[in-house]
Amino acid sequence: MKILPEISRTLSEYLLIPGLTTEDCTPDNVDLGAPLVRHRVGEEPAIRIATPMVSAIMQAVSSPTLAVALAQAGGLSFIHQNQLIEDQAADVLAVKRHKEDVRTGETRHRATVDGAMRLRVGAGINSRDFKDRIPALTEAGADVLCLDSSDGYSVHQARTLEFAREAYGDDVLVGAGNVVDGRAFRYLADAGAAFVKVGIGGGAICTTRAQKGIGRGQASALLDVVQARDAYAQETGAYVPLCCDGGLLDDSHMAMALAMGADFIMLGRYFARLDESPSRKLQIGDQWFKEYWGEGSRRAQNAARYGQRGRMVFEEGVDGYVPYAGSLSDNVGRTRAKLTSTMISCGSTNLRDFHRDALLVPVSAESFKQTGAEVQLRHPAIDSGQ
Ligand code: MZP
Repeated sequence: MKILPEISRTLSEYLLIPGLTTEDCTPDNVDLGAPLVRHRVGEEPAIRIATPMVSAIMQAVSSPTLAVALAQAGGLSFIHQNQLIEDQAADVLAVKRHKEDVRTGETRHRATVDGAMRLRVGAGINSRDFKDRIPALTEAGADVLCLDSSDGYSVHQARTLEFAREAYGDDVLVGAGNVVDGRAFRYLADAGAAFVKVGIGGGAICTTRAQKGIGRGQASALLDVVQARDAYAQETGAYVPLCCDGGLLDDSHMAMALAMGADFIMLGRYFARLDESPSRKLQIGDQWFKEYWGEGSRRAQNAARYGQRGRMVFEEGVDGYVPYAGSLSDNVGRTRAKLTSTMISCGSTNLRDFHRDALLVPVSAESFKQTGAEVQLRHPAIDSGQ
């Protein structure tokens, strides 16, 4: 047994200190573009996304409808793998066949498209049926795949990556994870991962930390893995992008994750709240909600993701509701505006500079209290004097 000397910290335990904002720092000049997949340092990756946001590999989140809307907004979806191979392949095909002309209007500069101007889409896989699932998804036109597991530091992931590399070379790109330290990152990078996802136990619907005692604060995990990614790039010349996955409750957490060195962000709860997510919208009292359930919940039964056999023996996720929040384009537009504004304050016009120049400070428990509103928010009952 060994105990790490540092405390496990979350993203909300940090703040950004503004850097010098120059004339160049205007909203039009800020580029939120990010590499999605492994590439040689200094060269262009095979896939870039203009908005550094991808949707979680989850039943309640990544449907073809959401994938189309997110690719049009510059991000990318991963169609979930907790379904029959033919159904998942049909979902991928539905996105690739989407007919909207992405060459016009606002989406022209931003949409995530392939060489034939079709929207790009990703798909989840697992380390059990990969020999059948990878060929079917590739045939359907998936642009990138990602291993879907709560703990990616395993020989099973290395074997899956090896199979993809031997069968398809560089034609099939497979991300791996999730990990929370540099050792696990290096293992998956050496095995050929196209990108690595960081985060265990932080998801809004996740009970893994309580059930199994496994996980790490997202900030500590990310900072450790970022260091390993940069060392790996220096040593090998290969840049393996990092995806910060789970537990991003506020838009400020996204800014913090990007400042700490994440290349892009994976979100579940954020997208589940929107019109385009596949879950039911319902009214409770005078408020609208959308259903949101974890892949480790009894409802999802994603045994492959949690290394369980057959029906899940115990749950690692909850099944509940999140407040409905409107359309994807409105929400992603607002988030992009906030990230842009944060980067302007920090004096950065692209994510690479933001990684290099961001100045972060841990906050004390006392200063947490100070950021909370002391003002009673307006309420109709108070306004009318009742
Ligand atoms: P969030 O954006 O909703 O906070 O977190 C989404 C992430 O939580 C997913 O990408 C996945 O890594 C993780 N997840 C999905 N299901 C569960 C669960 O049931 C879970 N425990 O932790």
